[in-house]
Amino acid sequence: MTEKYKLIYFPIRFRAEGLRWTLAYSGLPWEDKKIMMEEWAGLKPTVPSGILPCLVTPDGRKLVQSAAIARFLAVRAGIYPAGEAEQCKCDELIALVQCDLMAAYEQFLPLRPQEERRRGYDNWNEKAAPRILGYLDGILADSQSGYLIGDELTVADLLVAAVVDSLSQIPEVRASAQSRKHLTAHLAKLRQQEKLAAYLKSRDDSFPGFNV
Ligand SMILES: N[C@@H](CCC(=O)N[C@@H](CS)C(=O)NCC(=O)O)C(=O)O
Repeated sequence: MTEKYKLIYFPIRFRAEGLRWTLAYSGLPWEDKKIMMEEWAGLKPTVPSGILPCLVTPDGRKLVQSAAIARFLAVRAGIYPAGEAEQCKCDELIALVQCDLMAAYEQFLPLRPQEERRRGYDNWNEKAAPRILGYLDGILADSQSGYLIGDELTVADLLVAAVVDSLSQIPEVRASAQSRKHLTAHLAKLRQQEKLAAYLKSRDDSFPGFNV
């Protein structure tokens, strides 16, 4: 048993950073548990379906699949929309980021051979970014509130801003994020939010390779 939520992941941003932003924004007590690859072999059999990220809830449940964790936290934190249509839109955007976008992002992670990463960057810049970031930028261009869904911030905003922030740290794909003015303005707006600003200030970037 633990009093806090514990998010377990490797010491990189990738699939967990949006969940970290969600926890930071939520005000829920949480621990950012980063484990090294050497520890993972021993831990893997104890995690449902043997993958990370894993969220351990205060009552000891272990939740996996980043899209499901995002939705769970959003409900707990009151940043999951109320109406049926808005909920469907929110689920769509969670899946777009945590499934489609991450599948393309995975192709250029540092653990891959250089040649594969080069193909991953090309795929990202030529196909995935225009489709995914172009779509998200268009939603924001039409938004009156500056948020992706309705008038209030939802978990979709946190996942999108976190990944735009992560991509902006990677020289080979930086332009794909920074050239989209509505996504850039959206990220800047969220980064000013008090709890997120505090998280970003305290974020531990000391692990080698953390900014991917
Ligand atoms: N669809 C899953 C994918 C999870 C996944 O592929 N996790 C990777 C790290 S990003 C992992 O646990 N790799 C270690 C392993 O498979 O042993 C999610 O979104 O959470």
